Amino acid sequence: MTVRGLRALAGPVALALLGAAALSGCGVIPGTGPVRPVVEHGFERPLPIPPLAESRVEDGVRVFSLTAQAGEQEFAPATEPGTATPTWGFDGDFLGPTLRAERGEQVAVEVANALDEPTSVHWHGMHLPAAMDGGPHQEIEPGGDWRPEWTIDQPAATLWYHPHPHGATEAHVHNGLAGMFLIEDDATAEAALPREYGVDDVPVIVQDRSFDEEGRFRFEQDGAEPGELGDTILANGAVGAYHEVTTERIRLRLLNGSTARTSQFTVPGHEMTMIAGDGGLLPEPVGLDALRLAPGERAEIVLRLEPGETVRLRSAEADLGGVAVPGVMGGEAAFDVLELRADEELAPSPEPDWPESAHAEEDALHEQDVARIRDFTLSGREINGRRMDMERIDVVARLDETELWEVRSTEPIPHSFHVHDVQFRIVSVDGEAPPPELAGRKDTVYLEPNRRYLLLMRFEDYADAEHAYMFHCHMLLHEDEGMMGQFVVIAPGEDAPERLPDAGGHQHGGE
Ligand SMILES: [Cu+2]
Repeated sequence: MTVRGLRALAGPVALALLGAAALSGCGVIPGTGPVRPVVEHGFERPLPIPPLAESRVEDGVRVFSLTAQAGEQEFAPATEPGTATPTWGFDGDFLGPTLRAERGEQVAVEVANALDEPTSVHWHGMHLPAAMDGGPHQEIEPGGDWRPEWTIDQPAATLWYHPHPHGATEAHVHNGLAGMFLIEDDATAEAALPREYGVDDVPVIVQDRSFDEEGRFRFEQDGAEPGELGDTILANGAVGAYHEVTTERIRLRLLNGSTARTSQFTVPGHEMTMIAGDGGLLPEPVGLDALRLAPGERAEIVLRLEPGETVRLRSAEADLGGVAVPGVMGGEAAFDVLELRADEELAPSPEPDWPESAHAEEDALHEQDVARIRDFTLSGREINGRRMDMERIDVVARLDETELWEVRSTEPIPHSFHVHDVQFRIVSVDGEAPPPELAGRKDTVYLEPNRRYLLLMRFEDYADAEHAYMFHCHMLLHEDEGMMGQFVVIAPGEDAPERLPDAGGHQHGGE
């Protein structure tokens, strides 16, 4: 067992370095407790592969079911062998099955809440009606259920699902509620990418946790910035996992499912070929030595391994941009995440054949179509000086209009900006073209402090003045503390609503 990475910073040191003015208005003092260094635990357990969710087709609708429930799981060797850690999961003890559907399919999900408190399920990255979005207005009471239904109408992508209850998202995700939602389409199938689920097309949900002396998840909410950074790294819920590689090429679908930690992924000695970001294929594949993913972001990478080779996916010291005291923000942590062990003989993988449609999708957003420019400033758990209000509508967008959102964080702590319903394109960062890994369709973007991000997006298909979508920081502590706003999309000519008619959520109570 090795201890490496973070240098713990005691509170007084952090405070002295930060200065009081740098974080005024936050209501919290960062670094009041020392940051625990990440502990590595061998790589001796096979990577668990979340099962593919079963579904049935009824009247042309592919129907899935998911039950949010309490359970327990062993996280040895981070905990003593035989220790049962209380957890939450969908249809199981921890995390949830992988939902998979084809573009064009109509899908429904029967979501049941077997927990003893309200939760919700949000389809992160999905283009769908606001009433189906699973945000804080669609909470499900204990014993209750909810059945959203929509048509999959977007390119193949690695999306995910997780709870989004008002003020409690961090706790629910931390307890274990999260899973992947994969969309497939013909264009991606033609690209000859590795696509055998769990074999050479492998979901990797990266999260961090800490444990108390009794083996329970430590969840302190002690005012740390940017939220709790765990000292143990999980890949699909396993501590110290390896995956046996049997093919020349392997595709990893990386999800940063941590509540606060931003990771900078590398595979030392190898170039990673990034093929897709949050919303699907990049305009073209990009060779990268390192890839930063903030909470909520996804990326698909392809690695080519030699027979018999062993490599590790690593989270290196992350360049967080101009944050104060990177050690307190997780920027100095470096640790291995997953070991990849290539067999002595590898089955051939076809040469990827990049589809033209990857360009066409990107071209659907045009700067000359911008009908509205909006500014968003993130500071002190507020967006534009306001905290989340369930009744207030912050933005009224018009159906079929293209907008440019200018987003900026003005404080020296990390934020991860997520917009529901749309996949946006990053036009520029401080006036410069974004780096190639940020060139594709995105729904979540890490905001380096004091840089100006221009996001181009278009609101299509679903107008509804009575149901809102969210935009927020995906560092879940920040979200829960109010760094969130609401937008509605209304039809052309329709009057803008003043407030939301139903501010309570909890629409689908149990008995
Ligand atoms: Cu934030």
